Amino acid sequence: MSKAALKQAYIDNLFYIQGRFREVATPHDLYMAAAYTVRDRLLARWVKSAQAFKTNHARTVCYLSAEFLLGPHLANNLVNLGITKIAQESAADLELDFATILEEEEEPGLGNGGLGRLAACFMDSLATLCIPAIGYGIRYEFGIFDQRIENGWQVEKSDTWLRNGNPWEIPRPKICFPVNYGGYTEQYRHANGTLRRRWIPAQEINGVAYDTPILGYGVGNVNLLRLWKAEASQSFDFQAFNVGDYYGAVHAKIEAETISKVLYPNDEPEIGKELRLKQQFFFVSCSIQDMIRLHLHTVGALDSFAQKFAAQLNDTHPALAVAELLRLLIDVHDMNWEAAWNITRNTFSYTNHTLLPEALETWPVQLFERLLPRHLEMIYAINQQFLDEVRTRFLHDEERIARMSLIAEGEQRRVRMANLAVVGSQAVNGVAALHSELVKTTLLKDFYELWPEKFHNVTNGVSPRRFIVVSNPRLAELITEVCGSDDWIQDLTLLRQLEPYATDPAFQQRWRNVKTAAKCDFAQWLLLQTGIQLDPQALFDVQAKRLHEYKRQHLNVLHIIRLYQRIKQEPNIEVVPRAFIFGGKAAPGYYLAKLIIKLINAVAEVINHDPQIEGRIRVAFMPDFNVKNGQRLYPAADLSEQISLAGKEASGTGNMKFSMNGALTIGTLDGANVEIREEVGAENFFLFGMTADEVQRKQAAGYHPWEVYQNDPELKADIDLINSGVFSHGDSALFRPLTDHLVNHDPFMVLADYRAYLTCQERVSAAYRDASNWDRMAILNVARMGKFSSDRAIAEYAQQIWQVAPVAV
Ligand code: 26W
Repeated sequence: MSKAALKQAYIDNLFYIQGRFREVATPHDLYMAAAYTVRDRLLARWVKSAQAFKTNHARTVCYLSAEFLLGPHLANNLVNLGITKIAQESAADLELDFATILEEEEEPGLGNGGLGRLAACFMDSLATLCIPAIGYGIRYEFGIFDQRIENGWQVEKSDTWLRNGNPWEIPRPKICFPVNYGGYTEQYRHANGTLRRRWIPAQEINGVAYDTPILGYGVGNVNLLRLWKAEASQSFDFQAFNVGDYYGAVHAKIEAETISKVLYPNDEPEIGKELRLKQQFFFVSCSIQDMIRLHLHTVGALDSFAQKFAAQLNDTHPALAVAELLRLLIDVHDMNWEAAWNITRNTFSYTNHTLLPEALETWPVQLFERLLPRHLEMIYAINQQFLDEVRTRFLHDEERIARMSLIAEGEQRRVRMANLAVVGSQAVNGVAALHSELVKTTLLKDFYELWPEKFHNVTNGVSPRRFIVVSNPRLAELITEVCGSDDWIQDLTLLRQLEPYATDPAFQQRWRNVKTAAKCDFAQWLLLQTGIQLDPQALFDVQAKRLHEYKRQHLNVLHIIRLYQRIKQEPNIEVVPRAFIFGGKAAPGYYLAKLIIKLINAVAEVINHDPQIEGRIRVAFMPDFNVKNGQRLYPAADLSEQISLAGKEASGTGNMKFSMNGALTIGTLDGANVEIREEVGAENFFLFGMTADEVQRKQAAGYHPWEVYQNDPELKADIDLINSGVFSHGDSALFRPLTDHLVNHDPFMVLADYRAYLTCQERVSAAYRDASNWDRMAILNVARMGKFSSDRAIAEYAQQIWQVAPVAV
């Protein structure tokens, strides 16, 4: 880890791996040499960790997730190795521009949003807490699309993240498993004379492992992220080639590889997409087969499988694991039903990440019959056993049976993946206190009444390494100085030591300098990307997250239009200068979400070029909001918009990242906002809007957005201005689908919370006028965010759900 060794290794890697010497090296070569130099320093610890876990048969957490939104590796690994400074000095000695090298890294966008990023933060914390763990997922060749904004509209560009290779992964061609689809099942007489059933599949492909080391912060532990790539079991059919059928020769290869080709870009399910089900079964089958191989390799007999492994289902996307483990234990490893079922339901635990009914995955039984006939038989057998238990427990309650069944009857019978996950798990949790309550009282109420002991809450967290130390080194340095050490990076509750400085003018000044510098950096980057100039002195009011109606980006736009109209009506009115910054991708098929992006850009176009506004308010849509660009944005925000309709955002994690970087939050009592407000103090949080109970009551009583529209003249004026075409070059029809939907349906009650939101925003402006008081609140916010470290969340999973102990390497 010495500077001399780093520099030598860098030059060697540039020469021996990139085959370049300095003068002719491209920026990409310079980055690859750096990546290999750092990666090599992970490998030593990786091998030692694997040995340590193997020798003491460590109980291991397996995190099964269809998404891992990792973000760029280099800077994060330098922090976790504790060599960022040495690396910067080495780069300077070698006359390398460190920042340019970091910029060169392509981010592995193997996720959509919250769920995928949470999985990545959890992998960082599992290693940092020295808990042996394996992350299992899919090595998509194309991750989440790159977002371009053309003429105000989102345009998707395919994410060719692998085009220049990936230095952070190690291919494991020998770790390869067959995955089957289709065919039929039949009864046969087993050698031991018993009648058994077996699967005669129609198609077989291979799953090949690609391993990425996940180093913990300040520890020797390196865990494994094992992502599966689909390959044809026979990649070239020579017979077909011989008869000149060139497409036939490669058909199997193309068909197989399609399975891990691309990430589904929706963070809400698309009905019945067969490839999506094939993807889910693909990584589940490879992962379970790999866990069985590891167990047989280290322990031998499978009866202690559930003692060895605690497998977490990251939402329902991997729920097929319940049926697949059962199938493998019975059909392949000759275990009887009782023993196999016992192991299965003690191995898994399930996390729910959304209450949105349309987000609960169900698959047509027909699709199962065609694609996974043996698993359907397993599901029927599980269901029969389960419904017997329900019947004995709740006599004469056929509705309950119908609600709880793994099969939704009706003209198209469907398999309920959430029910399968709950029945096949020993624990179920939500991701914030309010959400976990709503899971128990609404979504999974029946199951909670049957198995209350299964239900837990583990409030989400985020990695302070990536989202403070890597993203905001100036802030990290200031905190370390005040705390007298950097122990806070591993124990975020130590941030409390900042409290006494909240009213210290000198410290406030340094605090403000850190924020202003981050705002300048971001403004400079945004100017390059969009040509929009922001004033770093303005209040940076930021909403960055996936575009979705329940997240209510359009409520934010109505506030902007209200401000605009006020200035137009009273040009001399004194307003606190604001820069409204939006970021976020819309699922390609989600029309209203894409229309909201267009509206934001259309409003920006008019306001930013209106001389009467004189820059008092600016609006900008930052393109391609992803982990890398998020790291630029979180340190630059003054105000964090967390304005979802109460009861809809399971937790949110962006809210934590903004608050940890000194932004104050304007938000509803939804998801983790509730707990952030509890921790930072109600007086340091801008609260507005209906509570989840009030929303449920209003929905039950009947909500009439049209009346709200008619009875609030400012609201009416704002919506009418949109319909006037002033933001769409006179085309009054462009945004009609959105405004009509608002005044006639408004499923997420934007109009109902409009007035309260506006009033709250006036409180924000008033607060921002008193800079030192604002800084006091911002400092207290950061000081009290310790709870929201993903280390605390993982410690709770380890204690409450996995019963796993750390193994320090
Ligand atoms: C099949 C498509 C699909 C893909 C992703 C359906 C649903 C999802 C996820 C469940 C959506 C998601 O990302 N949920 C978010 O999870 C975060 C981590 O727990 C929470 O903080 C967010 O509130 C929640 O919306």
